[in-house]
Amino acid sequence: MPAVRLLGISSALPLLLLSWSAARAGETRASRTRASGTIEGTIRLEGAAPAVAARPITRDASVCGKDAPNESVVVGKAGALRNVVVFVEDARFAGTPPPVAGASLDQRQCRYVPHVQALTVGTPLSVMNNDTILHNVHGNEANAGAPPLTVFNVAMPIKGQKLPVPMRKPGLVKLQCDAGHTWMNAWIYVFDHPYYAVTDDSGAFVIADVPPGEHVVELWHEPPDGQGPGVRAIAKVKVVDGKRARLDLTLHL
Ligand SMILES: [Cu+2]
Repeated sequence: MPAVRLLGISSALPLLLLSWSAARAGETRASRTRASGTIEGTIRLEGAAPAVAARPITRDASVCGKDAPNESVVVGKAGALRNVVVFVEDARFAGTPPPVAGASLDQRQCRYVPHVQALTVGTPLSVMNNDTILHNVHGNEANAGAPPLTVFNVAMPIKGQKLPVPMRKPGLVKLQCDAGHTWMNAWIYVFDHPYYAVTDDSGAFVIADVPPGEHVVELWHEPPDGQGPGVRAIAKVKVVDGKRARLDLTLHL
C-alpha cells in the first residue's frame, strides 16, 4: 500500500506482542479454497488519556445542539480504545476485494456517524443528510507526507438526501464540513484488501479469512488533537489456517 507510509519503529513506540499462536499441529488438509486464519484481540490505551479540547458549536444550534462530543479519543472500561483501525500491513489480495455492503456515512445533528470506518476500495459509500440544514461533506486524503488532495466534496442541502460516493483509492481520508460546522470531523480508511477491522466499544477487533504466515499488523488511531495523520504502531503475528491468533496490544496516544 504505497499511499500509506509506515512510520519507523523506535523504542518510543508502544509495541507489544503478547501472543504468538501455536504452530499448526498435524493438520493435513490437502486443499482449501480460501484462507481461514483469524487475528483477534483487544486494543487498550497505554497511560493516561490525552486531554481533548471541547468542540464548541458556533452556528445552527437549533439543529446541532449546544455541545459537540469530542470523539477523537473514546476510551471504555479498563482502557478499551475504540476506533482503532487494525490491519494486516503486508496484505496481498489478488484482484479487487469485495465491496462493503451497506457502507454509509450519516450527517445527523451535525455529527458524522460513524466517526471512524474502514472500507475496501470500490465500495460505494452512501452519504446521507438527516438534518434540515446544509452540510457540505469534504473528504481529503490524509496520508503521512502527502498533500491533502480532495477525494470528494459534496453539498447536501436537503434533509433525507442520499448520495453514493465511490471510494476509488486506498488510503486515509479525513472529512470536514465546509458549511461552517468546524467541529464536524470523521475518518475513512480505504484498503485494497479485506484484512482490516475497527475496534468497538470494548476495544475488540476480529480480522477473518487471513492467509497463513507471519504478518505485520499495523494500528492506526486518529490524532487526539485533530492535527496530522494520526498515531501508528505495528506488531507481528503468526497466522495458521483454521486457527485464531490472539493479538492484545496497548497504544500510547
Ligand atoms: Cu455541516
